[in-house]
Amino acid sequence: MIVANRLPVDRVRHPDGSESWRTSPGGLVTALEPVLRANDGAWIGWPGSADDEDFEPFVEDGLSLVPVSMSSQEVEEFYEGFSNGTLWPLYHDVIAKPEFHREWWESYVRVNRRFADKAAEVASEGATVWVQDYQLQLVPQMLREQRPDLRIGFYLHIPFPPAELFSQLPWRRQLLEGLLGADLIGFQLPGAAANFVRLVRSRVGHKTHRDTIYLPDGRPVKATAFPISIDTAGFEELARSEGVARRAAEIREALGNPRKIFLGVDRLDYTKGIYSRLRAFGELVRDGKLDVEDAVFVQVATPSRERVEQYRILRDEIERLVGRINGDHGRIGRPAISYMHSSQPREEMAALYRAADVMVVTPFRDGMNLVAKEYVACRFDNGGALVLSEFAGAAQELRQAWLVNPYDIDGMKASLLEAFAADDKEKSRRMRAMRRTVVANDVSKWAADFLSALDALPDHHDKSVRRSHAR
Ligand code: ADQ
Repeated sequence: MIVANRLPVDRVRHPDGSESWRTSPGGLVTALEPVLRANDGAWIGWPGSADDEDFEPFVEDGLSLVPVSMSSQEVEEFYEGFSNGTLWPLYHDVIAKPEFHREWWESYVRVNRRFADKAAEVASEGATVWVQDYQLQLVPQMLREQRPDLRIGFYLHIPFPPAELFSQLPWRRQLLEGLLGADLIGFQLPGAAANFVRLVRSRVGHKTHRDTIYLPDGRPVKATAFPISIDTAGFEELARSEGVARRAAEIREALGNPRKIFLGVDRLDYTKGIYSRLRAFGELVRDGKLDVEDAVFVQVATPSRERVEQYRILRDEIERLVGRINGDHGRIGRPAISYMHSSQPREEMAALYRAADVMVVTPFRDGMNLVAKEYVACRFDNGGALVLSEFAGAAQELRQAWLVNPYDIDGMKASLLEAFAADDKEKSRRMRAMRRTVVANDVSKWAADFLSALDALPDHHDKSVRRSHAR
């Protein structure tokens, strides 16, 4: 059973007033769908609209979905508030200032309890339950209290912060204990798992040895890294399709063939470093190192968390910068930056990846960053150059990218120019190596690795039951 903040479907309202569900094709669904189907599993989550009446579980496209409802006040306090206004900035190096509000925390506890209750109600005896991400860190413990027969896994998709930052949180101990309800806690990187183990030792006082924490009742909890990935074969197949090849050529043509294309694709989020990268590019044009006749920057920014103030401010800042750079340096039919504030279908993403000469991924902090891996998956021609922030989890695997420090604008400018000017041999050497990594480590392997590690853990509950019988 999967427990995640969102169900893997969106509710669509038709013009005639009727409603239906559309599966949202994220990587997580692709990876977990076969596992769920094979095990007669279910997915528990919020359907995405507030103040709905309580839905009954339903089946969509062969998947059992169990909705958990939320009021609009809970969306504000649990989701926009504690999840995205407290935890998200705190776990991302406090790039933005986290806000601490007691009402947000209370709502977080309440909603986590609702998810845990629902999971406790529908999980079959001895089932495996896999809880996803920072919105639900209290669920493992709440669930274990009700259902000690379950095997519980947790995966954190975002970074886990260093102790100095995490310790700011007024509810730090409750969160650590919430997570410790799991048998296995997965992180993107070994450093994050180590941060967690160290914190548990110092703040909660449990004994630890390497990646294992020993609770007072003897139950071991493992904290291990499982770097997430993408549906590599799916992306490559899409990129190879005729439709995508045609669309990639069209994009190049529209942008003024043979101009070289720089590309950025991100959720519009302050962790992603969009502003700094556009500034670096703008300065290269200003300095005469790049000419708008030869180069264009395409930035696609997906609308995200638009009701949170920091996200509205960020959007204004980026759009002002794009306007200024285009105003200063663009010519008719030749903007320096081609900017879109929209979400694009997967085919269009694949076409953009195929068309891009230099992919620019420069987050200040990112758990993994799937865009970098998607670009690599789509470059079956071994072409293209990847400029990647060393602060993205992906940088630990994609060592052959042009690695940059996004805080260092001059360093970023130098790497953008290098990647722009690199010869085909150099680009292909780097891309080949990165492709080996992304092909060998796709999202199904990620899911299989996590689930088999969870499965391999000794069954503590059974042992304690047997012990009590023996007495
Ligand atoms: P995100 O912060 O959302 O994920 P990322 O890993 O880059 O970041 O995933 C974004 C996904 O959205 C990609 O699959 C990408 O293709 C898609 N996307 C982005 N812009 C788009 C657009 N304009 N149109 C359509 N699709 C777009 C969080 C963590 C990451 C971690 C993932 C998975 O912050 O660090 O890698 O979860 O664990």
